[in-house]
Amino acid sequence: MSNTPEKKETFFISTPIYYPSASLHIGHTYCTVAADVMARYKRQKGFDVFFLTGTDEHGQKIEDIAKKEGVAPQEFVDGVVAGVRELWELMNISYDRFIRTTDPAHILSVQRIFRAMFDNGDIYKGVYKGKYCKPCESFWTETQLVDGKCPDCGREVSDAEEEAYFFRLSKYQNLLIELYEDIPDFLEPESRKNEMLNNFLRPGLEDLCVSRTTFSWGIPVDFDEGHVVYVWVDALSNYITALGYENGTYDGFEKFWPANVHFVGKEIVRFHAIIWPAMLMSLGLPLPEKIFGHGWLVLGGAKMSKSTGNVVDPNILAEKYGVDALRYFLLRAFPFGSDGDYSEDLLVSVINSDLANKLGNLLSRTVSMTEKYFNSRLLDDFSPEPQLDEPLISACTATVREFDAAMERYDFQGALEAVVAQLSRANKYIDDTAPWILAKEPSKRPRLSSVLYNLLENLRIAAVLLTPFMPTATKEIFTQIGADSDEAQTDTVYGTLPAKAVVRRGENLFQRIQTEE
Ligand code: ME8
Repeated sequence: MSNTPEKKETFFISTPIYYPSASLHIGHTYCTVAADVMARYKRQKGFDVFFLTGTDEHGQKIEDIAKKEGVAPQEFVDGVVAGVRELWELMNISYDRFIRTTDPAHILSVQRIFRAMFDNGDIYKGVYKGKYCKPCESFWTETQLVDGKCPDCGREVSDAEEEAYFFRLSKYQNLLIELYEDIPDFLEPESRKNEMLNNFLRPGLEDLCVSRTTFSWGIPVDFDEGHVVYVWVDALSNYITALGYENGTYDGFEKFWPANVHFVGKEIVRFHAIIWPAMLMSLGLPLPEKIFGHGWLVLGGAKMSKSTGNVVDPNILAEKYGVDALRYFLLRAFPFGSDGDYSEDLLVSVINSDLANKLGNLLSRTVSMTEKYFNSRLLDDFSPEPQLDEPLISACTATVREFDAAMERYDFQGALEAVVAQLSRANKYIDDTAPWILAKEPSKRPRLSSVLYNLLENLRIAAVLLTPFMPTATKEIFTQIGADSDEAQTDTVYGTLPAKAVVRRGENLFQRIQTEE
């Protein structure tokens, strides 16, 4: 396959670790599915992949919810985390490690990280006076507030004053600006980079309050009783504690760090593109290659969010439409870097137009014609007609290149658009070649065999490309078209399907969903 590294190169990708304050919705599913698709894509290309996800379980918000429910915080998070794992299992998420911030290995590492930054002078003790947004667990200065409210979520903030530890974020301001200048694609999309530079870095960074004493559900600062580590320092550290950094429980740090990419939602870019690199600089560790800040799924004009309650449950959609269709839809319908307006109508229309009409139809027509005209196995004797065949074949090869280039840019939508365009060409090729007319003439059997081979081969290559997106449905495609070998299921070189492949007609892969209209 193109791009296959000679020696196994590594690829480390992560999702944010989720707050288990309530069950997850399709907004969370969106990012995790995207990371899963990328992890599967890189594995398919021969990379040694480490795909990390998990849960971010500390903080006052969790402590408060647990209290309200009358359970200990640990018991509360255990319950919700079990649901998170189940959802990822249902969605076919192929993570390599699931890190929990209540995991003893993570706790130990965070204590060591905090102490290391204290020992090198980057963390010092002072008094915190400011505004605190409880739902976001964010501290703000007066000037950062918008209309006196939290600039992230728009909710009320409260006054806070306490003895606290501070991280010398201000010291890293120029280094961070230089980082953005030296590595222009460190933070993508471009618009997020400008936002960080104009709203935070250039106006000047203030030191960051990194410990709290007003609640206890957090990682204790091990040299000062009563202080717990600020939840973002705790959470961000997961990307290295999960690789065994400063703990003997996990491994992989030498092999996989620095990360190739952290996928994060746009509202937490600030933490990942400013605080996280500054922490790593303080620890003397290499920085991740890229932070990708994706957009939000929006419902009725507002961000889908558990606190506002306008959420859509992925379990219900998966049950109704199938896991693969849901995975496909999430990445096909919206550009990854921008917000996407979710609606069930859109989901249905994507399923109908791409999966039922284009992919499903091409598959069922091709397989049933091969069955009907050749008793499921083509002739070995082909008769190409370059004028009709070459455009389809060269477009197929170009599609693979376009797909790969889009995937390398994390442009999932562009990658899928390329595949869908090729499926349309293949469907049109059926109309142009009219196999049912060729079938009437015994002398045209080699020609008919060529036509059907081209269709099967287009389907096979589309299925290889779609495998990371729809791991289950594509297996069924391989079975139906007789692409049984590993090579036939992974190689994108045209002509890999053996001429003697035996097709097996199966169920209609994607049914058209009836709509009111
Ligand atoms: O932020 N559309 O956790 P979280 C797209 N614990 N993405 C969405 C979304 C939506 N409607 N709603 C949420 C946290 N997300 C921290 C992360 S990482 C060290 C710590 C995304 O559970 C959101 O943008 O609130 C974020 O990237 C992720 O879900 C987790 O959100």
